[in-house]
Amino acid sequence: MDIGQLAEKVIAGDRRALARAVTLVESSRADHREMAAELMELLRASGREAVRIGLSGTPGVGKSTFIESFGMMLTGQGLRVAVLAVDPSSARSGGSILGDKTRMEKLSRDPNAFIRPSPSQSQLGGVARRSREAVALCEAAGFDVVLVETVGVGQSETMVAEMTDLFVLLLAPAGGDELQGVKRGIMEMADLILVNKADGALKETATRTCADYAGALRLLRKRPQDPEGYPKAMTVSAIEEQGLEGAWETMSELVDWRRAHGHFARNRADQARFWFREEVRHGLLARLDEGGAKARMAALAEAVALGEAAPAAAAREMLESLGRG
Ligand SMILES: Nc1nc2c(ncn2[C@@H]2O[C@H](COP(=O)(O)OP(=O)(O)OP(=O)(O)O)[C@@H](O)[C@H]2O)c(=O)[nH]1
Ligand SMILES: [Mg+2]
Repeated sequence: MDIGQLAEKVIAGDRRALARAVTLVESSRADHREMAAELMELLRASGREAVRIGLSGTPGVGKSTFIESFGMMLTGQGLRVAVLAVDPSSARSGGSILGDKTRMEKLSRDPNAFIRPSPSQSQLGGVARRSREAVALCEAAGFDVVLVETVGVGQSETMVAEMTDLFVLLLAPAGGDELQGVKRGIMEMADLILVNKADGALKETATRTCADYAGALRLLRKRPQDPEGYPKAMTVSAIEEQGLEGAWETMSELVDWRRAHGHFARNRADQARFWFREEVRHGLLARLDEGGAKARMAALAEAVALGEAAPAAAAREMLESLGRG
């Protein structure tokens, strides 16, 4: 595979090349990893910048339905939209976004949209590192908006927040008690809360829920990356396509403000540092699994168990052998 050519095609907006590139970065084969690193390095200079939006919500809250109508609204405005997923349990029915293709039927046929399910790896860390590269690929391919979906299971939200510019939390209308069901840490991450299903019989409850969350947001510590009045809570109806333009305007306003005040670039720089450290950490751990090191680990562990060496001394010997390796 010619990586230079692949990079050129991705930048030219060739969708098949983009799909191939995503497959390449998702692979854990050592030779693929090397090619992927080369590809990412070539694309780094594309100079393109999408708005990266993380979207989280518990199963059934309407993520797929929302992405379909929100995505169609964006492409209707002439924007190009990519949708990716970070799903640690993507073994189930081939990932959360394509499992229910019916809910994204129009968007998946839209030439200005690109939809990609979560890579199927069992470890969240692996899924997240690859998804982060997929986000950068979509950005280099010229997409204006990259949506990264995740199901609300705690740790995956943190990962998604580390690869996006905005974090949107989708919630369902609910009684007051359930407000506490949203973990404080997740609330603190949210840049925008959208209470979905604000239609029909649920409309009133949704409005009340939204007011409750707006109140809860005001009680949180003010963050430097927010202008006055943010983060906000709003109601939407993904099914009736209500409130979507308003949600996008709010997101755009926040992004513009953060760009103008240096927070946008600072956040991306912090994220780059974070992923660099993650890669190093993961690379070190992977080296422990390589043939020679693995055998040495096992032998030293045995020696420690038999009392022939102290744990700390054995660990030092192991680390020194890695350093030589
Ligand atoms: N009334 C109403 N129902 C909605 C709305 N959005 C989604 N739903 C319904 O909620 C159910 C779940 O919607 P999905 O879009 O599949 O939810 P999801 O969050 O993607 O669910 P998972 O993929 O299982 O995590 C479906 O029956 C939808 O029709 C909405 O705006 N209003
Ligand atoms: Mg879904």
